[in-house]
Amino acid sequence: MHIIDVNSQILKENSRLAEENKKLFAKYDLHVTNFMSAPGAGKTTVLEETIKRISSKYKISVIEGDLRTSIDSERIEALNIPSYQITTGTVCHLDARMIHNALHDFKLEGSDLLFIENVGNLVCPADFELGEDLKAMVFSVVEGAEKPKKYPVMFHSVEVVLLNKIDLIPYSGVSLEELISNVKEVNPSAKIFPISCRTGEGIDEWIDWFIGKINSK
Ligand SMILES: Nc1nc2c(ncn2[C@@H]2O[C@H](COP(=O)(O)OP(=O)(O)OP(=O)(O)O)[C@@H](O)[C@H]2O)c(=O)[nH]1
Ligand SMILES: [Mg+2]
Repeated sequence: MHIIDVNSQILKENSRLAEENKKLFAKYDLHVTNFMSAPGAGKTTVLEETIKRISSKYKISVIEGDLRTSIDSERIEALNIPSYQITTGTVCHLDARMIHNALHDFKLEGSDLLFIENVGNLVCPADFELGEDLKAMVFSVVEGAEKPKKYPVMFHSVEVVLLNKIDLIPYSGVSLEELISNVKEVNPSAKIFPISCRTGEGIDEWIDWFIGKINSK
C-alpha cells in the first residue's frame, strides 16, 4: 500500500510559494514581519503602537488575516496606513498562496515595511512560511506561564516573543519569571520583551530591537 503524506505535500508546496513571495519582497526591498498569537493576545494593538512610533520614518503596509470581518484592517487604516484584509473562512492560518494572491491587488511598491497579522491561533500559523524576514509572537501573560511548555511549536518557531499585557500581572497571579524561564526552555535564542500596550512599558525596547533588525538586513 502506498500512503501519501498529504500534510507534508501541502507544506512543501507552501514553502515553494513562500520562496516566490520572498523573491518578490526582495525586489521591492521590503522587510516583512509575520505577527502570530492566540486570539486576542494583542497583535493588532502591538501593530498600532509600533506604527504610531515609527510611521514618520518608514512607509508601512499591513496585511490582516482573520476568519471573518475587516475590523482589524479598519483599525490600521484609521492610522492612515494601507491595509489589506484576507478573510480565510474556516482556515486557521495564513499561507503563502493567500499572501501571493493578495499581492495581485495590494501594491507594495514604495513600502519599506510589511506587517502581516496572522489569524489568531496558537498552533497552525507557525507551520506555514509566508516568505517573511522575521517571525514575531505576541503572548498575553494572562494566558498562563505554562503555555510555552504545552504549545511549544510557535514559541520555538519565532525570533522574538512579546510578552504583552504585563499591566495585568498584579490581577492574574501569573509569574513573569516563570513564564520567561518557560519560553527560554522552549526557545533558548528567542529575544523576549515584556511589554504593555496599555501603559507603554517595554515598547521602546521592542522598537529599538526591531529597528536594529531592519537595519541589519
Ligand atoms: N490590559 C491590556 N489590554 C490590552 C493590551 N494589549 C491589548 N489589549 C487589549 O486586548 C484586547 C485584544 O487586543 P487585540 O489587539 O485586538 O488582539 P489581537 O491579537 O489582534 O486579536 P485577534 O486579531 O482577534 O486575534 C483588546 O481589548 C485590547 O485593547 C495590554 O497591554 N494590556
Ligand atoms: Mg487582531
